[in-house]
Amino acid sequence: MKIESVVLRELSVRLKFRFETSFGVEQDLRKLLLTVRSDGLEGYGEVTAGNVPGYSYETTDTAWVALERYILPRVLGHDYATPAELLAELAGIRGHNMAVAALETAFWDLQAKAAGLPLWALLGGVARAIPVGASIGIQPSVAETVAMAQRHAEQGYRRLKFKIKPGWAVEPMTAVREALPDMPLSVDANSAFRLTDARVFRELDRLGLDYIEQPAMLSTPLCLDESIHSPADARKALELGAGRVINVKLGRVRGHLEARRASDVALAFGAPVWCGGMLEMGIGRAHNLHMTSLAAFTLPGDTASASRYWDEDIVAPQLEAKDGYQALPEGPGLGVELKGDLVERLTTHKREFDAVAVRT
Ligand code: OSB
Ligand code: MG
Repeated sequence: MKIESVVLRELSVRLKFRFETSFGVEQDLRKLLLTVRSDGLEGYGEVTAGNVPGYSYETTDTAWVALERYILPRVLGHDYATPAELLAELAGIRGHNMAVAALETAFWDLQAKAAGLPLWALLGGVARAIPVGASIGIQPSVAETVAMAQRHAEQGYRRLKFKIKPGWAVEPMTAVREALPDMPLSVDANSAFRLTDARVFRELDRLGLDYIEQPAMLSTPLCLDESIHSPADARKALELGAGRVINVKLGRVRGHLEARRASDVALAFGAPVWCGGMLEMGIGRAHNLHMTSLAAFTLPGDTASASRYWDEDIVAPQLEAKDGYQALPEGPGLGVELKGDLVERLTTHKREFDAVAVRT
C-alpha cells in the first residue's frame, strides 16, 4: 500500500479524573492522532506518549518532531507490502517507538481495511471478548482508595491495579485487600522504588497480589512494563528471571508487529502477558483491544471502558466493557469510525503531508 498522504493532529482532551502516579499527575492531555491515506482508505494511529517525559523519554512534542522531521518524510509516496517492510524502512530511526508505532498501527488498520478483515483477524488473534481491568491512580486518602476499589469491582472489572509510590503502598493496599478479599489485585510503582525499599515489598507480599508492576528499574519476580522495549528485552528479562509477567504496550515496543513478537516470546517462556494502557483515546483503545485478541494475552489488561476516561470519546461505537469484558469491534480494520466534527473541535494543531510536496 502506498502512503499517499498523512494528516497529523494534536488534540487537547481532558480526562474525567485526575490521574496520579509516582511520576506525576495527568488530566489535561495533549494527544497526537495520525490519519494515513492509501487507495481511498484511511488508517488511524494514536501516539501514546504523555505530555511530559515521566513514564518514558517520549512526549507529545518529541513524537510530533519525530514524525514531522524523520518518520513521515521517509515513507511518504512509498509503497509497502507489509508492516515488516514499513518497519524496515524506519530501522535507521533509533527509539521514538511511540511515534513510529502510531504510523505502524495505522498501516495495519489500512491493510486490514484493504483485506476486508477486522484487525484482530489480520493479526492472528483468537479471542472475541477481552477481559479488562482498571488502573486506579493514587487517591487523596485510604478511604477514597477503598471506595474507588469497591466501585470498580461493582462495575465488573476483572482486575484492579493501583498506582503506588514510596510512602503510599502498604497502608492503602492493606485496606483494599481487607475490603475485597477475593478480587485480583496488582500494584504499579512506575519504577519509583529502590532495592533499599525491600521492606515495603515484603509487606505487600502478604496481600496475595497477582503481581507487582515495575517497582524499580531492576527487579524480583515481577511484572515488567517500562523495561520492555522490544521482543529481545522480553527474552532477556524472562531468561534472567527478572520478571515473570509481561505488560505489552503497543507504543513502547513500536507497534503491532513487535508487540506480537514480544507476546510470542512470553508465550514460549510460559509467562502471562497483558495489555497495558496509556490513557488512550478511542483509536489507541481499539488498537489495544485488537492486539489483546492474540493468544498470549491471558491476564486482564488496562483497556477499561472509554466512558471511564472521557465525557465523549472520538470514535463510534464507543468502546465499553460489559461485566468486565470488551467485545472486539467487528467490521474491517479497527472497526470504529472517527467522529470527524468532535475531532476537529478538539484539534489544536494540524498538518497535512502529501507525497508530492515532501518528495520534491
Ligand atoms: O504504567 O501503566 C502505566 C498511564 C500512563 C502511563 C503509564 C501507565 C498508565 C496507566 C493507565 O496505568 C492505564 C490506563 O487506564 O490507560
Ligand atoms: Mg505500568
